[in-house]
Amino acid sequence: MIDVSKETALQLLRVMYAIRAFELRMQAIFRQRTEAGESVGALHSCEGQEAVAAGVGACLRKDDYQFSTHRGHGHAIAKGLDLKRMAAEMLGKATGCSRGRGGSMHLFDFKIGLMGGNGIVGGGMPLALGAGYSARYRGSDQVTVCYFGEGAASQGAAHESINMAAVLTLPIIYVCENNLYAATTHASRNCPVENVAARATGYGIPGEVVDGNDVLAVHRAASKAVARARQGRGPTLLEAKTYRHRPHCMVIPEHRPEKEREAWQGRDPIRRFEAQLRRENVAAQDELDRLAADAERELAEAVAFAEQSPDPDPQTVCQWVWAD
Ligand SMILES: Cc1ncc(C[n+]2csc(CCOP(=O)(O)OP(=O)(O)O)c2C)c(N)n1
Repeated sequence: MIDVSKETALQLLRVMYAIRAFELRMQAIFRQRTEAGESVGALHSCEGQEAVAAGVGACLRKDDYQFSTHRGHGHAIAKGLDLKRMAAEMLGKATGCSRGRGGSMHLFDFKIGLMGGNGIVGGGMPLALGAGYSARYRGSDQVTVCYFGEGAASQGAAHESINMAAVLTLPIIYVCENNLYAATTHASRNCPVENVAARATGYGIPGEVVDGNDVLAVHRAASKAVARARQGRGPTLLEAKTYRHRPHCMVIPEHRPEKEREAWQGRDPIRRFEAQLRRENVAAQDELDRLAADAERELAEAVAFAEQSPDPDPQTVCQWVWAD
């Protein structure tokens, strides 16, 4: 049942539309550029995982912190990153949110608590711990969200960080996006338990498995975890079961069984939520069409801005890289 206001429901959908449109367009641009022999960097698409970012992002304040992964476009959009500066960053332009130096895996905007993605699997976890500790030290009620994959969940840094956050009762929400594969390794080959969330018991914190393709379920679980953290009651480990529509990244061929992919395509988070909105008479198809068209228009403006933006000046290559 839709247990949020119409305004919230449509906002969740708007964010999912924005992410999907962004992902599809970036895949097309990267494919085109690769074929033209241009250097484009890496692209890890989160197409199919939109409900996790949208559901969690809707529970956060602008001044809350968010640490992402190598698959972080959706997280950045849901935290409110300006689409123009985001598209420009993807294309390595001077107007990008990281001044064209970071690209896909380093979308950063301190003003909205967007503390970047990370090319190191599990690398965001100790950083999120620091942000959580900082909020506590300053007496602020800001919370920190730390996204990671089920592959990252078995990194030493993950265990150490969650353990310490639990010991110190820090305001951190750990969101494990379990999309079944770490690159090409099936979850069953790197995690001996079915649910990563089961490990919460060992940290002495709440753990919850949630359908990561159901945006309302994610929103519900994240609201609880955020409230708990903001009240000073400590971290939560959420595990969102989801699936990416695309291979690990643009240069790795598809290796997952066709039947499995088809089954997950049938659980597309956007199509599911649209159907639910229609079924429960929250919105009719024409209203959904308008929202989808708005997302496409905003994206087209962002990409045009990025394409027309200048490349960074080579003279400034060392600027902002180290103190000089
Ligand atoms: C420390 C480290 N080891 C290995 C890699 C190579 N690598 C990049 S992404 C990835 C898979 C990560 O899987 P998961 O954490 O489940 O995230 P997903 O890609 O499924 O979103 C690997 C092994 C890396 N970037 N960093």
